Amino acid sequence: FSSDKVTVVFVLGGPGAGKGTQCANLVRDYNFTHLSAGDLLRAEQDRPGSEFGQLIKDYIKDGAIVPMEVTVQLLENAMTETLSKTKDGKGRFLIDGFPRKLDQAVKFEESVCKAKFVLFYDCPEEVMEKRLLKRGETSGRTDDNAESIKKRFKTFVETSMPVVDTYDKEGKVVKVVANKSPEEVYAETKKKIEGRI
Ligand code: UP5
Ligand code: MG
Repeated sequence: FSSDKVTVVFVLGGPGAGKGTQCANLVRDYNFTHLSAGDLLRAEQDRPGSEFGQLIKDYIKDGAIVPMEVTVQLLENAMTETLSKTKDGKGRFLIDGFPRKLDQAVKFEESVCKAKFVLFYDCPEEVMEKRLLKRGETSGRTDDNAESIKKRFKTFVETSMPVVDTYDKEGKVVKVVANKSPEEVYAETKKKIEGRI
């Protein structure tokens, strides 16, 4: 597909910051397709015959970042599929939980398209941990346990925050405080993105 026909917004934030929750709101109110890199990886992991199933499983449980070739390909496939269903080949995407590492950001912007801006949900670790442990009671996610959560936080601080900082220097980051009720977080989101989308 041609990159000038697509609009991409990256949605970043720590594990449990509320990226998925807020993307659902944005999809409802604005004309976006939501692509969660984590959801795409989990679907690929469970797809019978996937050559990456075991690899993805191991990385996710360990809170580590899956080699970017796999993730970028899954995102591109999902974008292509969405665009193939449109008349004009145009599309607007919220890409949730990606890029998580600087090289992924570079690769995606080179081979797919540039992000219009980056929505960053800023939340303290204690709050995120509480949310994830609670969700872990029912989510069935292999990484919603105390040990994996600790590793996810470490990866976020060491590897993913530099992506946010880099975009911030380019003036591309819209930062939203995520340590409030979902409704309050969404109200701030809407206020801050007005005029940018
Ligand atoms: N909740 C949400 N908002 C709340 C609020 N304001 N107040 C109170 N509760 C709130 O929310 C998490 C939980 O908190 C839910 O129970 C929700 O109801 C509640 P959610 O909206 O799901 O938060 P989100 O930020 O989406 O959390 P998620 O757990 O999905 O974040 P991660 O970034 O950890 O997970 P993701 O699925 O993106 O990635 C998982 C793994 O996949 C990574 O660790 C990595 O191993 C791998 N991965 C890659 O390798 N590469 C990628 O590019 C992407 C992922
Ligand atoms: Mg999520």
